[in-house]
Amino acid sequence: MLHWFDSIGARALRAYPYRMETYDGAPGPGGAPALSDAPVSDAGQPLADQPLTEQPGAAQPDAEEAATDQPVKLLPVAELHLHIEGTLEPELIFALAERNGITLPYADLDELRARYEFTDLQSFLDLYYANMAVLQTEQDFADMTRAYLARAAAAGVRHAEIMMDPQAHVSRGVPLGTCVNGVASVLANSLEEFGVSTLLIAAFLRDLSEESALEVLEQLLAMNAPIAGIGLDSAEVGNPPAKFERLFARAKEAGLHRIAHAGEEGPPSYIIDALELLDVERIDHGIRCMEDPDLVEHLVAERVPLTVCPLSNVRLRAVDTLAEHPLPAMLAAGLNVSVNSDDPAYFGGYVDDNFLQLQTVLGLSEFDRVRLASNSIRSSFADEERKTELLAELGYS
Ligand code: ES4
Ligand code: ZN
Repeated sequence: MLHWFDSIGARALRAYPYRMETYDGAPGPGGAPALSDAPVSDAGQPLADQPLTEQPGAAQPDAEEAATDQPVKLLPVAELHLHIEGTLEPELIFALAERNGITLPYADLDELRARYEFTDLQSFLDLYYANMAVLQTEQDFADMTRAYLARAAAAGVRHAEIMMDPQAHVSRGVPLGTCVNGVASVLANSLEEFGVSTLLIAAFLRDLSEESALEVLEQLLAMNAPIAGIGLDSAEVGNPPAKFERLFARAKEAGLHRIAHAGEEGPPSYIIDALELLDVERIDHGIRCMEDPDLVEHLVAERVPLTVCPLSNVRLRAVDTLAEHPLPAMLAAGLNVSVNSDDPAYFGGYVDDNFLQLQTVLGLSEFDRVRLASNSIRSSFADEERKTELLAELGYS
């Protein structure tokens, strides 16, 4: 049986310079932000409407020809590591600032974009938190979420587990209900509107106290917020998992899934502690596990999912260049890795951009791309029916 992924490698590579045309009208790099209630573009149509498979026996177009007139065919993937606030594109920041009467400390888009040069995680976080000032109303959160889903759908994302940072909003006076309802109201219809099944994860800021996190978690539980799990993010070094044992125990007791950033900038011991002390089901990033062979062996044996974000790692200087990214070594070691965009508006691209750059720079094979896609689906918290559906699209039955 011929699968579409048997024949697209060279074509996708050649198509790279042309591919932005695929996203005309969609938000994201080169696209205008949308502030209306309506789906922003055709990109939001369920992908089931778009044939994903090559017809067995049908004539295959010449690769050169295909490069110019055909969009790259995308793998159906689950995005497991995504901060919704990190999807705020510069254009949307300006549009929301204007709508809310907020004066930004940047004269124009170019001046804002000039700030997107990061030296480490903290230098990014400073800008990321500052830009959140434009998020004031439910509508703002809803517009941001809608823009992400339209762009993610165009990237092949069929299931997304979306983190938000409630403390970053509550601490600047935005009510918890405003931020949660704004995001959740869009997620509630994401499958119908965008062909993307979704769930929401409340991430807690590890540079704040555990008391603050517990307080917000209790409020979320009391208001019956539609969260599927909790995460742990923000400044990693100096804020080890041990600081949040009670938070994660409470989340487990409440029946919530648990994930944590670990081993992005922090040492491999933070990965071990997140698993042992916080009982997390996935590790966000985890790339520094490669410094500890015993840990790698354990992660492989337990098939612990690591949600890797290659472009993020380059932009935040966790790795020097994409060519030196440990992803190929992680795949070769048998680790359960997936590819994710983290904060796509800040790091140079969405999931499809990550895949394409891995392919062009690292020569990632189709076999590995399909493995990464299936890992993402299998490691998600989607129900079994959805996983089976998406794996079947990938060619697993
Ligand atoms: C984050 Cl890349 C990254 N790492 C830690 N915390 C974060 N919050 C948003 N993006
Ligand atoms: Zn992250």
